[in-house]
Amino acid sequence: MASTTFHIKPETSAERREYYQRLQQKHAAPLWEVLGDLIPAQPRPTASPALWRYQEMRALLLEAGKLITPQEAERRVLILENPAMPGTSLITQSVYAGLQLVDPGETTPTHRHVTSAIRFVIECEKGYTAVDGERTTMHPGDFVLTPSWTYHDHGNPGDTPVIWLDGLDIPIVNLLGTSFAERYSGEFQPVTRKEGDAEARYSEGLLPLDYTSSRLASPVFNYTYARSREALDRLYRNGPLDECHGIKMQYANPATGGYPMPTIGAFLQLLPSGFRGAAYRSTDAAVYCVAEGSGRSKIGDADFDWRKNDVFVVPSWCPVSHQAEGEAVLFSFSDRPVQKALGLWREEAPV
Ligand code: 1HN
Repeated sequence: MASTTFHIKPETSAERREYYQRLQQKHAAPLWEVLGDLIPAQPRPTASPALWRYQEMRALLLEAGKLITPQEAERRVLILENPAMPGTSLITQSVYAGLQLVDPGETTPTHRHVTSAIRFVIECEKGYTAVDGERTTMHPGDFVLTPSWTYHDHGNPGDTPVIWLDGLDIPIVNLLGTSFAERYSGEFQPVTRKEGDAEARYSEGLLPLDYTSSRLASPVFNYTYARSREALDRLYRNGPLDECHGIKMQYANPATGGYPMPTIGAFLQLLPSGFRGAAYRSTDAAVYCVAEGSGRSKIGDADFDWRKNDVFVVPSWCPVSHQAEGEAVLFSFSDRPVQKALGLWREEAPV
């Protein structure tokens, strides 16, 4: 049977090598020397599987709280940099992740940028995010959006630290050369709508009579954990359980049924007590945060034990299987909407 191997690099003779050198002087190169690297036969992610222990990162983040103010830092964030991608500030080739601290009494300056952000809230009693003139008080497990080019700032009027996981589409925006960013002209954007306005208008399975979808991002900007968690519970009671994912749901834009933002998709999954998932892989590398419980995931050949609030990363096309000790809940996000919109996304299950 004929082989389907894509490309085998030809031998290099002295004659060819001399020719390649002359090409180089003219800023040209032979495709056949690099084709296998340019077009890998399957994804070859530069990211490797990795896990960040929340208790370690939290201690380091609280130290940053004593070293620098949000006014000086703009955002007090520890970047979670993939160990296989030093110097890139990235957790995968297409997404950025970090852990942000807002200490009691602090606020962050209002700004906006083309890059879109998501937050997954880890610790928060009274902290808020304001987006486009509306504040939302955040609670652990809430999934919060900062759509492209919306003014946003954060504050912590409470007396305990506020910490969340940030996810941004920075590499996608920069790949396309489309980044803009600016501060708000005053210190803070004005609050122009009552807290809960977006939730009342868009989160109840109803929409305002005159609603037309004016932006690509969801009009809901806080998907509260209370509601998402309840949905998982109800679905678990109804079944069935997916052999790879347990009960896994994706966050949706209620006005379109699509992803919450054009570049970032997010997911919440319940792993029942003692769940042992089958291996699965997809082309969208994913960043996970443990919302509840503890367990273990096999990512490629590596095993990672995880506990509440730990963050781990699954590279593109890398098989992953999850096991839960007691009942566990995992949040995750990825660039899936981009891949799907461009017809690039693939999955395989079980692997
Ligand atoms: C940003 O604006 C925030 O608004 C967090 O909280 C992290 C990382 C890179 C660029 C902008 C925020 C960020 C960021």
